[in-house]
Amino acid sequence: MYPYIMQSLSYKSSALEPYIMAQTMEFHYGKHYASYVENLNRVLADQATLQQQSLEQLLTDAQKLDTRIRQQIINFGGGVYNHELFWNILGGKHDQKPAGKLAEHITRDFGSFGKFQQQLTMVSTSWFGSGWGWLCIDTTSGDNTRESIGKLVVLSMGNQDCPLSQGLYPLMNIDVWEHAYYLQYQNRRAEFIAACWQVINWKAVEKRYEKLFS
Ligand code: MN3
Repeated sequence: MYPYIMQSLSYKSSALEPYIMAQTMEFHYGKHYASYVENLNRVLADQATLQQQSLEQLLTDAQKLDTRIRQQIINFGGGVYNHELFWNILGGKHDQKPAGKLAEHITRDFGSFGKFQQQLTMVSTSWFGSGWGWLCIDTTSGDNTRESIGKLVVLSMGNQDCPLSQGLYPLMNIDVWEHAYYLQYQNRRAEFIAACWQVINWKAVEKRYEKLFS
């Protein structure tokens, strides 16, 4: 809620090396993410009602926002939300696969972890321009109890658009803006995406998954 402050990283900026260099993390977190936080606060500075809402609410109901500030909240609010999820689901030295209920759900909806990974890699690699690859639960397709949980979906979205605004609950994401990889990988987005798979903290994704039932 307003005023937004930068979420601190739970690991050192060098923790993801060699897959993601400390320098990349420092620019990405300290410059790009910082400016989303700063700009979101600027847009909300004279919006007393919106200041009382959570970022999730703002993005979920983005279409109801006044057209004069809607796009800015989608851009900067999405920039804050999307990056905070991304910081949370990364971490050094982790199991390379999810376990438990999330793993079962992935197998149920994609056939196998490998097929899921292939799909997310494909949509993230082929997305034209800036955006994100996403794994979400389609909360409109189930009642989100354990017995009837919505379908898992993989998709890509442009810019800082957030799946919350489409009735989707995001579980994990991959940032495919050039700022996420250019320092280390230049134009080789596919290599960066392959590297991301090495540093995903599946325990954090599982925790987020479990949050839906709590
Ligand atoms: Mn980014």
